[in-house]
Amino acid sequence: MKQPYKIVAILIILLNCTIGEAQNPIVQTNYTADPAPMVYNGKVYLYTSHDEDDSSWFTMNDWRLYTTDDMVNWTDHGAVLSYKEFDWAKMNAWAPQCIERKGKFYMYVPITDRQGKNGIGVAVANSPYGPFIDPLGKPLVSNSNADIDPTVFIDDDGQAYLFWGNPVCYYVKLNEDMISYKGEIQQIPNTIEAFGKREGKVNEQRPTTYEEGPWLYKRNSLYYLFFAAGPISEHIGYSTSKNIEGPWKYQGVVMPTQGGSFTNHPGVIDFKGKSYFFYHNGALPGGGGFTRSVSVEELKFNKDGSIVQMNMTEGIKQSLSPLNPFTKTEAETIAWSEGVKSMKNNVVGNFITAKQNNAYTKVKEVDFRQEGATKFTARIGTTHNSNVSMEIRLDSKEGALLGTINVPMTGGNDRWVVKTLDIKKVSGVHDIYFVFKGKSQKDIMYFDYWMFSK
Ligand code: FUB
Repeated sequence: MKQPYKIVAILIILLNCTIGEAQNPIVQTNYTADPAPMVYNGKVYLYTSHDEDDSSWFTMNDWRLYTTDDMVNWTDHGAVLSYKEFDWAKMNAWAPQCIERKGKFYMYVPITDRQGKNGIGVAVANSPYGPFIDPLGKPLVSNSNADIDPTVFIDDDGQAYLFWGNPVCYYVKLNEDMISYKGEIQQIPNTIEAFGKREGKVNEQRPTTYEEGPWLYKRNSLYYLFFAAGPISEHIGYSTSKNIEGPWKYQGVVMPTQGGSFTNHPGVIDFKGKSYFFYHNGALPGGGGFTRSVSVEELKFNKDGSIVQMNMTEGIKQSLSPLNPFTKTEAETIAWSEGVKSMKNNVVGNFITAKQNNAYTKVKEVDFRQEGATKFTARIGTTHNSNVSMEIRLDSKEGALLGTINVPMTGGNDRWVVKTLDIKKVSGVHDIYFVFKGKSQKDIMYFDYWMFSK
């Protein structure tokens, strides 16, 4: 991409972040990278890697989980696995992928071991939310220092495959137990035919556009291999094949270099009749190459199966199904937020903290139906003894005020109160804004869950 266009694209993304109209990046409460979406039982489970707030070189310690039913409101489940769960690991909780087989969940993760060698570990859980346990006590793959970025795929005949690697793409057949493999590790020939010719600086190791971050996907009997492509800064490219073991044919660019991060990373799913493409960029305030954030676009195909090239946009604007406000919803279910961090403790699990006056969260397309709501209940808390409140507003941060909850001092995020408030009657479908008010410079208040009633 030419420099002036790149600058304009970055400015558009930053502007959208500032004014809060965008849906992308889909997580604003933490820096996230390397999206690995999984569809299970009618829900999207999005596993991500996690750039720490002060990351200055891939400071990454754990893998986080976000879920959605509607593609616009995402629920934060916090960290579900850390590299520390692997006895042999030293650092680098990089790009993961999780898959379900026969009711068990297998998370494949790249880690650097105590000797400084890269390898791919696997952790197993009985639930997509974890806890994930390392069943091997050693890496599943320890082949070379190229062992990063695993992608896992189960074909229609039940055969599972693991692909991975930087600067070449390796693959191997997994056994049914998903924690061992059979046969020799293979490498996709790193040819121009398979991955396209690299522009700019080419060296012996990287003659093609293949860089890292492979993602396998199948549609109409055709296999698609998405990958992060060079030169750096990365774009996303793809290749296709009628056979998962090749030969692969390079097909072009899925998403050009954009978005202020020198890496990018693909993740693709089909969900409720549409296809979605996840990626990351540096679009959040304070964002960049080591403080990235995950975004999503609808993925479209041409009639011949080729992919319609995409730009990074404001994201998915319409919910797939309206949210029901008459059941308990977690405060960390968010379509957009500013000035808010998500946290976890043993008392209430995941919750959010408003870090500044006027911080807010938005929940999109909430359906109060014709009969409407006249009461609001929330579990909240603060450490401040006066002037902390939460406003409930309709359709914008300055929109109609339904009510204001005064937040009593509870003393900490381990102490909470449940408060119910009479509100102005609301019916129909609206976006809801929770706006947090307080004079303190930090940690204005805590918010765990909410619910409306008649
Ligand atoms: O997130 C760490 C590394 O950056 C990943 O493993 C690569 O795919 C790139 O996104």
